Amino acid sequence: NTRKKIIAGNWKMNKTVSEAKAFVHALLKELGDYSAADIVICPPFTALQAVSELLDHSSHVRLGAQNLYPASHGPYTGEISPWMLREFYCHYVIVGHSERRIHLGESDEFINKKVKAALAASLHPILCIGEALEERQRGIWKEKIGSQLELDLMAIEEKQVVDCIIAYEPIWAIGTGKNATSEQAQEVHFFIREQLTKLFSDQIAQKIRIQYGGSVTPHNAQELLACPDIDGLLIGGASLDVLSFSSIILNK
Ligand code: G2H
Repeated sequence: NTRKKIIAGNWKMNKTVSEAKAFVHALLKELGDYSAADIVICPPFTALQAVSELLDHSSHVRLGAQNLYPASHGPYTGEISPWMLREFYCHYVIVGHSERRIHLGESDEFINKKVKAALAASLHPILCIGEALEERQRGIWKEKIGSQLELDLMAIEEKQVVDCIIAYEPIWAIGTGKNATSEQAQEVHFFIREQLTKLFSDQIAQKIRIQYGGSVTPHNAQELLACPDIDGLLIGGASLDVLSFSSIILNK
């Protein structure tokens, strides 16, 4: 396939501005002129500007945000609009992370609005989907993932949906140190691509990049990346340390 790999670091609620700056300085030094994959850094909102100022926005290291609100402006206390993210040259935005679905009660309907708002502002949404442990044990992961894809990508046109990145994050593997095996992940990624073919077309499904996320480390990253339908990684804990993040990217 011709899909370029995409490796993203999701810092979650971590790093001050000065820690973020030190990280980016060190990361850029480690990466040198590397350009084999697209790299995305997703700091908390408070560090977006500082990180943005350190990145060359025509390079392969891009800025992403962890969330947005689906309106351009207005009375939404505490929220951030897609255009505010564009102001810092964000290219990507994480949408529908299970931590937000669980702790903030985000519904598929709301997540669908966010995906549309991101696309309308020319941001690439990284749409996170995935089943809970209990859903895997009951053997209903296909139903869960199929319904998330259908609802979260509802009424989005083919020419827009290609700008989405899908991140498969099994909830039971997030921050637990228990990653999906590469066989388990490949099986789900293949299923996701099949669903994208049904919802859109084979041509679209072949273009959309699907990342794996959930306890990715330098030890399991390469095996996951070697699977035919795994087009990249969304990394939490292991993206907070420059050497572990860069060793995953550089495969060393
Ligand atoms: C899953 C992942 C990044 P971690 O949430 O989105 O986090 O790698 O810490 O499991």
